[in-house]
Amino acid sequence: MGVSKLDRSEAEQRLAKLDDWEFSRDGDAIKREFKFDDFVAAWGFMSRVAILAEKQDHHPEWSNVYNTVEIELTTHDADGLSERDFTLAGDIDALR
Ligand code: HBI
Repeated sequence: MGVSKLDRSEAEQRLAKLDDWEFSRDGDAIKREFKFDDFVAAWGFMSRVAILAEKQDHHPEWSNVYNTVEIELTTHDADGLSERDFTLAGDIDALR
């Protein structure tokens, strides 16, 4: 089933419910930075996010440098933000 792109106001409403995420890519994505005590803690977090992503069939674009993980979410099939991005972001916030 296709995923429809949210318009700016729909995305803003959903962004307001998340923790510390911000728009990126001119509003076509959302991103957040996470800091951990050390690399192993960061890696453990990434492992848990990977399981969420696989379950939701929705995958992050992310980077890790030592204890820092940056996650950016967008829906390739919608060329922008969809419900899937905000669902996954909310579930990632719940891991913290
Ligand atoms: N992840 N972020 C993101 N965006 C997608 O469009 C997407 C995905 N993971 C899997 C997926 N789409 C599949 O539905 C398609 O590759 C078929």
